[in-house]
Formats: sequence, structure tokens, C-alpha cells
Amino acid sequence: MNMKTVSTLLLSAALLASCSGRPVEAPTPAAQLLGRLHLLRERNMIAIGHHDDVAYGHGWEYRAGGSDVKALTGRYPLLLSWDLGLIEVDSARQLDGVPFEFIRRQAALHDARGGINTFSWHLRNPVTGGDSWDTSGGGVVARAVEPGSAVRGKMELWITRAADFIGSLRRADGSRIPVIFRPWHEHTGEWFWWGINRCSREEYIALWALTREIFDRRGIDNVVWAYSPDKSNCSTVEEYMDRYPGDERVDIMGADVYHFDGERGNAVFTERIRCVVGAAVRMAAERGKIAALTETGSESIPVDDWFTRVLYPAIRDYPIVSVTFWRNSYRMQRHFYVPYPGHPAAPDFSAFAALPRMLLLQETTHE
Ligand code: BMA
Repeated sequence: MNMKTVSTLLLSAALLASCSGRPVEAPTPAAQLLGRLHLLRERNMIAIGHHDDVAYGHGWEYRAGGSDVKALTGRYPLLLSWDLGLIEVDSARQLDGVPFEFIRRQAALHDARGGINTFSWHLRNPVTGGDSWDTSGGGVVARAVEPGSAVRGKMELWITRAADFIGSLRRADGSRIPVIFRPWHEHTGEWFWWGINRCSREEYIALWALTREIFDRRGIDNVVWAYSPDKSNCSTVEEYMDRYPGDERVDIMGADVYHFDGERGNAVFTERIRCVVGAAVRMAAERGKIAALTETGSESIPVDDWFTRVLYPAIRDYPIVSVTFWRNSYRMQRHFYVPYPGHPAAPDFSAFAALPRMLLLQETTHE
């Protein structure tokens, strides 16, 4: 199904509503993207995503047309993943050095060619000024949501800056570009200041509520919201749902699950996918939402056929709409999650991307 067909369907739905005498409102950009994601789900397709894919990769950065996924498959990933870290302090570049203006331009180009953009946010610690991994400062989330506190004032400003950046992503016709936003991710782990033992369940949910409230107050209507626990402290559906911010605040039930330890780690990875992606899929089905593997990868890919022999068998029975690989760092030689030409896992990645359920950009016959 291509975007034209999706728009036709949305238009037909609007016409039906108007015939039934109900007032017709044009679907928001977020509703349009959500409709597209539901169609992927119905068709049992899985979009391939890659973080910072067009900004830099193994051995190159900021090269026109650059993309490690494209170098291997001839196509861009369908999902371009970006991070907003440092938008909160009004920096010109995000935490891995990508200029926000570059992101704005590339997100628009990707949208124009039919792709989807997704954002995470590794923001700073509002108490200490340290990074997302700085868990010091004492009750940071509690202070960030406490009405009237100075930290809350700062948090509101930071969320406003994130909202305004996302709200400022526009198409050539002036309409907003729909995106997926995945704030407060991997909160079941302990490494971020919003992680599991750094705040109570109520405080974490209050942080989500504050975030949504500020986006909504500013009229930001181009966001599809994703919830994405990590495999840590997340073996059961109850654990997956423990800090769920509520159906009215979430559209995508996500999961971040990485592979560690090469060949020896295969069984553990498969089991983690079963637990966390399994929970995401079950909860999504119960709520009429969609599920996604919002981050994954095996750093530097030590198992040559990891994509087709380990990853695909682990996910194939789950109706997820996307699989997003983390970044191929330009500066850290061993920090990459998609192979590049000449890497031993390159042929296997291409074979994975060519599987009938996997979608790269512009495969309109499939979508
Ligand atoms: C981590 C690593 C870091 C990076 C961070 C935010 O997983 O890739 O090098 O700074 O994500 O993108």
C-alpha cells in the first residue's frame, strides 16, 4: 500500500463521516502516520529503521546520499531514527554532534521521499547538568514533576524546546511532518536518571503526563507516541506495564532489546525478545495499538549471519511494525549495528532486508 492509497483511505473515511452527518475534521499529521502504521501491521510488514543513518556511518560523515543501509541494499531504511539530546539547552548540535538544522532538513527530505522519522531524547540531568547517564542529584524525577519547584520550571522549559523543535518540522506546503516520539525510553533499566530505581512509578508516569500536557498545550499534532521499556526488569507482562503512562498517552508499545556476547548470547537474546516484544505485542493487541522493536542490534556484529539466523527467527512470529538498529558511529570504530560494505555480515544484512516481510524505503508494491 503506498501513501496515495493510504491518503485515499483516510479521505474515504472522512467522506463517510461527513455523509453520516458528523462534523468532519481533517486528520492530524499524527493520525495519518498512525493510520499508515496500522496498515503496515495489517499487512504484517516490518519497517527497517536505523539511527542517524544519513548523518554518518562507518568511515564517513555528512556525505550527500550517504547511508550504510543504502550502501548494502540500494535503499534507505524506511525509518530514520534521530535523537534530540541537547535540544533542551538550546544547543546547535545534538549529543552525538549532529546539527539540529541538518536533522530538520534530512527529516523533511526523508518524509518527502515517503520515509518515516522517529525521535528519542537523551536529555541532560536537570539537577546536576550531567548527561542522561548521570543518575546523581537525588530524586531528579521527583523534583522535575514537583509543582512550583525550580527543577520543574527547568523541565517545562526543556520539554517546551523539544516540543517546539518537533512542531517546527514542516513539509514544503507548510503542514507538519508526522513523527514518532519515544521519550523516557529504557526506563526499566537503571542507567538513566529516569530509570527504574531512580524514581517511583507515580513520578515516572507524572513525567510522561507533563510531557504530553506540554506538547498538547502547544498544539503539537504531529506526534505518534511510543513507550519503550528495555529488557531489564521486564520479564513479564506485569513488569512491562508497570510504569505504563496510560492508553491516552501512548500509541506504540515498543521494546528496546539488544544482543550481547556473540554466538553465546543467542539463546538469551531470543528469550528476551520473547519476554519484552511478546509483552508489547500482547498489550498492543488488547488495546488496538501497534507494537515495535524500537531499538536493537548486536554491537559490531560478531556473528556473520546474525540478522537471518538469530534476529529474524526471534521476531518473525510477532506482529511488529518496525525493527530499528542503533547507530554506526563515525568516531567509535567498534560501535556499529548495521554492517557496511566489506564487513563479514554485509551479505546477511542484505538477505535480511530482502525478506518478504522486511521493508526499506520505496517498496511501494509491498506497503
Ligand atoms: C548510546 C551510544 C552513545 C550515544 C547515545 C545517544 O547507545 O551510541 O555513543 O551517545 O547512545 O545517541
